[in-house]
Amino acid sequence: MKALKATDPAVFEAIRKEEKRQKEKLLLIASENFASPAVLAAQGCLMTNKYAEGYPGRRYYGGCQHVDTVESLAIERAKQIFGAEHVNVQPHSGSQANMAAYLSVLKPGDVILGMDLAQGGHLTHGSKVNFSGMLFHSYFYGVDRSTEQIDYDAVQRIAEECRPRMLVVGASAYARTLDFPRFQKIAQSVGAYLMVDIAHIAGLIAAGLHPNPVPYADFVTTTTHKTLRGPRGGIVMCKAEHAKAVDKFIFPGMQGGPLMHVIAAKAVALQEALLPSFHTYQRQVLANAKALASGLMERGYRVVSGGTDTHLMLVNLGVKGVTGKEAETALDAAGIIVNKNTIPYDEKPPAVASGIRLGTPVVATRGMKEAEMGEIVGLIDRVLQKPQDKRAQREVRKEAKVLCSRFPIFHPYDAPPV
Ligand code: DSN
Repeated sequence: MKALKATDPAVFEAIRKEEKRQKEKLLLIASENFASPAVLAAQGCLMTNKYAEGYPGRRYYGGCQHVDTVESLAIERAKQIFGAEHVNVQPHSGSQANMAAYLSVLKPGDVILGMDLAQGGHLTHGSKVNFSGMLFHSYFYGVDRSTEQIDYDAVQRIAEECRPRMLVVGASAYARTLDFPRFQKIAQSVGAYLMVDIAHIAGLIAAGLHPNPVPYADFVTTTTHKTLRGPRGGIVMCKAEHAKAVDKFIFPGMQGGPLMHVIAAKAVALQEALLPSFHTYQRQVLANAKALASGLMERGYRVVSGGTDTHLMLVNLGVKGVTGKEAETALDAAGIIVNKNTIPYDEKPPAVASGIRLGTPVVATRGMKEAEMGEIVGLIDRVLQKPQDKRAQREVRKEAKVLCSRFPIFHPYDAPPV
């Protein structure tokens, strides 16, 4: 960091402030996490200097011995964790992982069926404003209005109507266990490929705390930075029969040189995910989410579907007379970071939304447990009781900072890594 400070004080200062923000605020964004010092060290390493188009043992550049080592380690560790027949660790992001899975077997104009973004799905699962909805003819399934959980009979019915070439499973705001054998049956009944995007729940799956879709799906994609707690990036896993097509579509089809420093960091994160401490961590992520959801419900908040089986929950703020946007702004001012989120069948547009999404991966990484979730519920409630009350926000901000200081994170820059 000394070199950065001397070369570019403006960027140095922004990073320093971001470090302070991460240290002092309660981060409840469900898709974020704190990568370990080992992951950060690998991601910031000089493997960024190396071109390595191709794959281990068959590159288009000389000098790839050591980057071959890290890429092979990442692949082997992912196979070990998820039981996949084939793994490609080169996608720069989850979006590119999904694009590779689609285009390895689909043609533009083919029909895909995914979960509706407005009901918890993801942009890259067929949304019209995304490449997936522009390239493919996309249809959607969602959740039942009363249970607010996926209606598998409706998925079957829609699949029979639209006859997709690929059934896409996975969500960014759905808190319930996904039934992969059922999705496989639906896909098989209409002759569709099954792709499961586990970006949000990959860490839970790695720890054996959510069912694993790998035995059921043709393709499983993930990001590496959410519950998996690695560097920002993507991975594609698939059955052996699709291995060549996936590899070919990622390079040369879609990407050029892989980000070898990021792949090194993916290898480190996957090594960490094999440790018993990772299982303990994921158990705490789940316990914290349950404690947060039940604490909020006890105070009269409506948690969508009545609870959570995962690291996240959607809170419907309609009963409290607050919009998601107002809640996000007020909580931000109080040092509690969340995102506004539409709830199923929301009548408000996404930029306003009737709910917020909360997740526990970051606070569990800090070491917070159920008791601290109780404190967080109290802080959230104090802010949302009177979202215009600046004094309450100032007081809560101080308390959130004190709570964070009880669970310190990050070694100071230029100190020896811990
Ligand atoms: N943007 C991510 C999330 O917050 O869920 C998904 O890509």
